[in-house]
Amino acid sequence: MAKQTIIVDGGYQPNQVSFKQGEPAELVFKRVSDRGCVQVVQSKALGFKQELPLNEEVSFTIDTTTPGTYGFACGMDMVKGQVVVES
Ligand SMILES: [Cu+2]
Repeated sequence: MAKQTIIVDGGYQPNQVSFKQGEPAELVFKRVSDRGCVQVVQSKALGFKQELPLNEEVSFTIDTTTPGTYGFACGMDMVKGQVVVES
């Protein structure tokens, strides 16, 4: 299982993570401050919309069947990041 963790501190650190096609993948968000407007993370492409409680890890299973670049964003679609599935 490949696991990537994004620290949420007003933005996404890092704002891009990569997985390999076909590999079981887990994406974890951990929000560590109240800065900015990133209390909700959402992705239509990846199929999630979720509140991020302060100082808790929230994880999503990522479907790596299809290579490509998949965006995620804050609840207002202002702060953005990407998940890249590499072939
Ligand atoms: Cu926002």
